[in-house]
Amino acid sequence: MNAQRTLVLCKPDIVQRQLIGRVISRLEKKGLKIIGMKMLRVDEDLARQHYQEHVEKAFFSDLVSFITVSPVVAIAIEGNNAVEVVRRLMGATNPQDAAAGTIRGDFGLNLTRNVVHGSDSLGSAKRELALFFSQEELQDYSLEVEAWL
Ligand code: 3AN
Repeated sequence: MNAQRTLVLCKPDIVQRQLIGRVISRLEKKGLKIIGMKMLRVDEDLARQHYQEHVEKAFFSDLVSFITVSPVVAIAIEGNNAVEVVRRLMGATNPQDAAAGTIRGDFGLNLTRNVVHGSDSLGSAKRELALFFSQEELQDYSLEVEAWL
């Protein structure tokens, strides 16, 4: 077992389209454990920190405008190889390329409004979780079902 923690964001499009529960359900069905969750409005400062690696990209301002336009739901996830597993569940960055059966493949059609965010490495996961959650907001608990996963 390689227990990892990672950050998932239900982006503003998912909140506006009232699909938050569908995303949560996919994470839970996979056997991933939710250890923290909150709805919040990302301000420009948090958006810039979160997307710091894209600051030079042409699409950076679109990225910041979109993530700040409406609330998001931040979910802290724990599970075996959670970083990679969450990325696979989400599918390719561009929902038009994402395989059917993945979250982006099933719920998205637009590259900017691409439904969800998932940390792309253990390092990013650690940094991003700290941006969205304090240590006290992350729950340390076990599930009986873990023995079966
Ligand atoms: P991912 O979210 O799959 O890790 P990244 O980190 O390459 O993808 O990109 C971060 C976000 O930037 C994506 N979720 C998407 O909304 C947006 N994005 C990525 N590439 C482009 C692009 N070429 N044009 C517009 N937006 C983009």
